[in-house]
Amino acid sequence: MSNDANDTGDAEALVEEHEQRINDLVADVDDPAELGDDEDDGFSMQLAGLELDRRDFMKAGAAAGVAGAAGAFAGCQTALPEGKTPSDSGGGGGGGGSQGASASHGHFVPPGEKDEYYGFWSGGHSGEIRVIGIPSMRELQRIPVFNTEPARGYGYDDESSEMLEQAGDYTWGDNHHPNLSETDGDYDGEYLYVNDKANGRIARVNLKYFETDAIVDVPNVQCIHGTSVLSPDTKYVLGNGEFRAPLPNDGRDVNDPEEYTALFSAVDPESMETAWQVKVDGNLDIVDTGKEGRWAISSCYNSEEATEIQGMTRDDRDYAKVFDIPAIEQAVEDGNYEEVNGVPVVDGTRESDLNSGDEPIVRYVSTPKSPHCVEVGPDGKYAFIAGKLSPTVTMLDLDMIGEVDDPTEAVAGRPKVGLGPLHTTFDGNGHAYTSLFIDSQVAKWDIEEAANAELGSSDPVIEKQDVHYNPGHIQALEAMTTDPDGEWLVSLNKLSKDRFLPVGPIHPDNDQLIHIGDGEKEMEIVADHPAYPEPHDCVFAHRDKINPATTWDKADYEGEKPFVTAENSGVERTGDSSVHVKASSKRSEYGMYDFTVQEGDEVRMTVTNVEGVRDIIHGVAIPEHDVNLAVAPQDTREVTFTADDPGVYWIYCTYFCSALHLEMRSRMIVEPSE
Ligand code: RUQ
Ligand code: CUA
Repeated sequence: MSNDANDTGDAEALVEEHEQRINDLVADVDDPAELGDDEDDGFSMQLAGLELDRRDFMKAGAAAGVAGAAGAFAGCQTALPEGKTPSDSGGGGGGGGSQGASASHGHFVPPGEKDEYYGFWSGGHSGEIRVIGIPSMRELQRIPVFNTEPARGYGYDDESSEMLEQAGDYTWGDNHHPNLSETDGDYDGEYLYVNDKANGRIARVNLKYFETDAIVDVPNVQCIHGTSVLSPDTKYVLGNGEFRAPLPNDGRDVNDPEEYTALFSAVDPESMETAWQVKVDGNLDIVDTGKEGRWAISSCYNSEEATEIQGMTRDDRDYAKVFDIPAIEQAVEDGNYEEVNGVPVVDGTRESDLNSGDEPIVRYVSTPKSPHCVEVGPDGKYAFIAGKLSPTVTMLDLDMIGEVDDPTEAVAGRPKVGLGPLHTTFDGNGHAYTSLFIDSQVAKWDIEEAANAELGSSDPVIEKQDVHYNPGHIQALEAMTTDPDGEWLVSLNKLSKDRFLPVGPIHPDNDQLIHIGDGEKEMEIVADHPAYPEPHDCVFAHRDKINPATTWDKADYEGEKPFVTAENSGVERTGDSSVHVKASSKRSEYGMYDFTVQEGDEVRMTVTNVEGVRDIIHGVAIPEHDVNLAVAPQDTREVTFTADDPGVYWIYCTYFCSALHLEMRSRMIVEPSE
């Protein structure tokens, strides 16, 4: 059955000759350095003249929802700063100052050179993670997580499709918040964790292989929004349940919304099992943690616990919730919980016994209406809670929060930064950068000055940079570590409107690369980057911290899957109507030229790529059987399918692996049953 595919036969010699010819051709191309740096664009200068009108328009559009909601509830003067209406044309701060300025900070990475940073972008409804180089903004890779991805064979081989099936068998996910695993408060390059807002899941990506290796469908919650690892050593992956629902959601209390509840979940980063959950009042939006492993801070809107927008915006305050992680662990250890669907659920509502004593497990801190993001600064001193409807950012002193009787006494500052503050990031030199959704700007401000200024003062604001348009998240280099790198910041703008060629009514988003340096100079936009909708957040790690494998390490699947060589390729009958087909693959042959099965057989096919050379992938496609594997060097993948119809089916390699790639074929012969 098998031919000796490990032998370097004539085919190999042909390939070598062919590759040599390609190399010779490539060497003839002009010096890449001559391609130069094409940063200049008279285009943006031309646009600058139009800037004001368009900006007014954008601002009015973004504020429309807010204004509508404001009309629906009384006394929401927090929504807009005094004397300012949504259609006000004030650009604010140093606005357009640097707009259209020549890009003196090149982000161009010449051909053959590599980026200094890895950027990991959430992919929104695509369910994937995108790997983008910084500062070039070139897309390097996509990592399928909650989706299926033919190019990676993800969701097609047995292992990944079983993983997706066990995690709820949904066809998509809505990922928002990628987080890198940490050791000592620094990215350790091992894993990335990301949420699925749509189905209440958390996934883990193994950064050795840039592959998803575990997904947990967190019990008792419908939606996981904010997600964060517990600093400094990734003790848990924390997930915010945003939608309140009956607990358990089995048909009880469906018509009693006041009985619904929101849950804060902790997932063990190794077993990827849900360790415990905390029941809270109101809902949960975004979360970050302090740097010492004690506090996790979540934002909350809809403290009214309403089910429609008018009710959700009725009151003029909401709160942040500060979770005391060791106190929660103690409650679990003491048996102070109710078990629901196998998970210990601790009661962290304000009325609960656990929370009414001197040492509450959850502290409720009053904030202006509908706060959005929570980020903790690099030194761990403050949590920054962006106001969204309020033009302010609330700074919570994490050293004080455990000491004061009334948690609002731990509010250390509340600078007024502009309209629609959503997210904050840091340069490590004492500055915070807050995205302003309504103003379409990034506000840079001084953290210590904000701590010393009166609440509501705009004095700490140093500078504002226009962005295009309506930013959500912003992220600076290594901003979630204890030692951010500054230099670059990306503003993830929700709308691109007129920035790219029109491509139908659904436009790409616009991720803008902004030079921030060490924070002492003005910000400068150096690149627009269209992004397929809709990333929410991203995280950047220096390339020295990420250590991807170049080929698979057999030891990582030993005992689970065989390593198939040409010698042990073949077909083995495993039952009356089941066979196991094993095949090696290399340039440009499978371990057998054909194999025969009987009509109706369940075929388990195991394919190993025996190559030791990086980037030589072999694919396995079997037409009319929906079979699609992508096997990296030294890796083994398996797929199980049924040979329903008699006939001949060509098997071909889907990766252009050599000059004889098209000839890399095999046949599956399905013999008719009598
Ligand atoms: S949230 S910006 Cu998940 Cu702010 Cu999207
Ligand atoms: Cu292997 Cu193409």
